[in-house]
Amino acid sequence: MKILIFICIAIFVAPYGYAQQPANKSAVTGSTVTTVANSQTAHFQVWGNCGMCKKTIEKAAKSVNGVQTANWNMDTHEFTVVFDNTETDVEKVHKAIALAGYDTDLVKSDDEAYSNLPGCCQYERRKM
Ligand SMILES: [Cu+2]
Repeated sequence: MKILIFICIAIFVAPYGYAQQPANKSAVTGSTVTTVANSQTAHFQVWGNCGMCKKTIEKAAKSVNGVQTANWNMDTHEFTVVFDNTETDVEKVHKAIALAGYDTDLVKSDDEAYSNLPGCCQYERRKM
């Protein structure tokens, strides 16, 4: 009987040990965010076509105070940004890119900015 009680306690207690390990990856809608000290790295999708889009998208992201590096992959459409989370947050980066005319997986692009993009950059917008 004593051994049965011991097993029951072990089964109840064991999961807490795992659950309380600190999570170093948290999910923000539309983004994967990893934090090391004050430096956060976020990955999300940005719609676009070409090398000119790449310049515009990265410039828009870097215009946000606190953004350290910004990189958009033309082929996979994956966008990676590193920023100081005491100065900004990932939503602000999404908004800056949308204001430059580009859809992200969280924020729809600004209509006027999109229509002002050069013809080659007018990618197929998302239906949001
Ligand atoms: Cu382009």
